[in-house]
Amino acid sequence: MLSWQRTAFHFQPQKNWMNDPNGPVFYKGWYHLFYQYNPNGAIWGDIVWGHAVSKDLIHWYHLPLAMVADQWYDIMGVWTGSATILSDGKLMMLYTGSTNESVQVQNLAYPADPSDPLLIKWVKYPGNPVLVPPPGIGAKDFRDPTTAWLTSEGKWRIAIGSRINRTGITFVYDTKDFINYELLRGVLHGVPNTGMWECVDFYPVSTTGEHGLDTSHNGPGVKHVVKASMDDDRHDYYAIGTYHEKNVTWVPDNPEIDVGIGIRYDYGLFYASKTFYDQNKKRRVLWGWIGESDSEIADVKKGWASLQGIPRTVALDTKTGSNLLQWPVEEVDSLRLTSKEFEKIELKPGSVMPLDVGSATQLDIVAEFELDKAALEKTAESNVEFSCSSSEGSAERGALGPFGLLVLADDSLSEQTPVYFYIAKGKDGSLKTYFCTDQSRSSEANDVNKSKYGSFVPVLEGEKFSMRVLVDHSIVEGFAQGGRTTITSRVYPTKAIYGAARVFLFNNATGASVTSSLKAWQMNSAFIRPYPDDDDER
Ligand code: DQQ
Repeated sequence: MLSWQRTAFHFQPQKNWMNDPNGPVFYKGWYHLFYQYNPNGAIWGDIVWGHAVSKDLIHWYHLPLAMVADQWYDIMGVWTGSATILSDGKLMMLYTGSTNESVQVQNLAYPADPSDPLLIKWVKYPGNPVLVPPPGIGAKDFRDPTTAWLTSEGKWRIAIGSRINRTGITFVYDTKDFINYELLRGVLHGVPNTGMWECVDFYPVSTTGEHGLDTSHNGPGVKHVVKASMDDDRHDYYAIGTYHEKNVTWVPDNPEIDVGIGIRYDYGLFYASKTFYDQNKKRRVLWGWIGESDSEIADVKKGWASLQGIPRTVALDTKTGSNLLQWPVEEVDSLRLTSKEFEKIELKPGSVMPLDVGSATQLDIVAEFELDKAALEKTAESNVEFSCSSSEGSAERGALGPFGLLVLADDSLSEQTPVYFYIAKGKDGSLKTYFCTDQSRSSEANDVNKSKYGSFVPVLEGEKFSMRVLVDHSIVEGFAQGGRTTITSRVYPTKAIYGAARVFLFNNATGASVTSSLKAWQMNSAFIRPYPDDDDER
């Protein structure tokens, strides 16, 4: 069952299928991750809640299933939900059940023993379901309740994703007790032509700093983020805007960068994500489900499918004000082992340079790049129509790019995953920077996705081009400019594995040299294993 594609420091169950992260919460000293899980196979189906706990979001103990499909109101699936910590410390879990007739209803569950920090046993409220689809809404279009937040009147408010025809929407309900709910007039937000909104998330971000805010926090110096997972194109889109508590609406700052039509958390594989406020470290943490991009047959053969991405802190980018910053939680740094540093390496146009970093399947790389200024100035207009996904990938040569890293490459470069920048220059001299990952040569296998990913990344005056890349066997997570744009890919090399995996720097620009400085760390494996019976092993 184990294969070399299994990761060493990403959360995955021991076997079978996983999808959305559910109910993440910090409770009595432990981080809890619940997740959509199929105990019977490596494809989606028979969904129940898996459960694991961690002290640091990196090392995990698997616990018994938290909730199984054993009631008429969730017999077809214990679907996605969110946790809310009440003012007195009590924990409420709202989740979607798919009923015996496949109707999507919302159910309440709570810990059987609130004094148990591991939250092993869960009780489903005997009066479930607590919410059914509102009149006129499709029985299969009403799911994934958010974490609740407090209104100024002291009621709890939740949002639930849905759609009316092709308009993705989110309903809002108020409740005092998590049992009785009032459906509020209108919707929190809706966007035409975006289809069903899954796994809606709603949270405040500070406009003055990168610290996280409790989900109920509101007032001056706060913006609110709405995120929805688009069932149509399977991507997570967010937008930043203003929440009007009294009118129960949220308005995007820029209607052109609205939910579902604007920016994404990640331009690769990243879906059904959910944040929680970590009161332990006063930060907001984002989890995202990273599926496979090989074939279903391959998943069945290897006996497992899906990872959770490295949890990310998420905060408003106060420098641009128009995007979030996502960054691997600081705890991942504790896995760093030996490092190699490279200072001011000059890469001439069309060059590739091997980096001797030792074994290269588990890495954390931080790299900076500077373009030759004279060449930059000399270049007239270049690649104004560029797009990562429709380009020829890292083979598409322009005057000012691509340049970056080749990871999970073999010596002969027959397999390689380039993670890179590409600079376009407009007639007026303005620069536009793209951050891309090219999977087209990532594997010699032919049953895997080989598309090119990426998007625009803001680079401000005086900033160097910078990226951080986490490599873990079959996952590559790229963060550009401190996390303004991110790309996660699953790649399945056949040769660039174990000791044969290498890293290279490259510059495929035609008109400019690039200088790079970087540091690469070998990464330790994390302990991700069953909760030990024996005290000494914990
Ligand atoms: N996954 C769950 C649903 C959710 C979807 C079912 C998103 O609740 O809408 O496994 O991946």
